[in-house]
Amino acid sequence: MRRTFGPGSALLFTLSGAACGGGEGAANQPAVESTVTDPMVVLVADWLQADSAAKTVTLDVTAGKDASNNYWNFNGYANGNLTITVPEGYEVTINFLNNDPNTAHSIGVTQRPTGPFSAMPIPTPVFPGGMSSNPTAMTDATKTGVTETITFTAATAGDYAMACFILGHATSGMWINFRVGQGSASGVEAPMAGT
Ligand SMILES: [Cu+2]
Repeated sequence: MRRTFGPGSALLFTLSGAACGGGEGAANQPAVESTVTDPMVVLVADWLQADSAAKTVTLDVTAGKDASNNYWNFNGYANGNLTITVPEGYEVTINFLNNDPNTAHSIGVTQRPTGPFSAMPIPTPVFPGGMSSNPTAMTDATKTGVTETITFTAATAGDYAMACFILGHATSGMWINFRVGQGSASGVEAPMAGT
């Protein structure tokens, strides 16, 4: 019994040693931390469609979806009260419709400032292709009733914003959060009511 137990014990030791090594490797993986600390609610959004096989995300985003924030909103959200998350490396297509009866709007992925947006955010997209045409032009940006489609690759993880680049719009709240996550799922979150 002891002779058979001995080799069995050695084998067990080898296996547990290997398992321990794997555990250490897992522990060394960087933790993915969120910079959004407010309680968030995951929304069911039929305007986001993800294809994990093709690594694509399609977003239907409407400026002036409703009258909130003087129509200066994306799908009814403004002032960072929505966070769209896509996985790093995915190709993102935005079908951008302007439903605001009063004015043109634009959309683009930009760095999220630590404070409020300036009156004129720099109209250079974080990711090539990630901005609608004539983004700062009050008359020639995406006009009422027009849909413009943009496509870009969310190449680098980080916390960004989607904003309108017409003078005064982003600083008046026409922006939402856009997160590119490492290995994260696609989704939409909003702060819990009352926060
Ligand atoms: Cu706008």
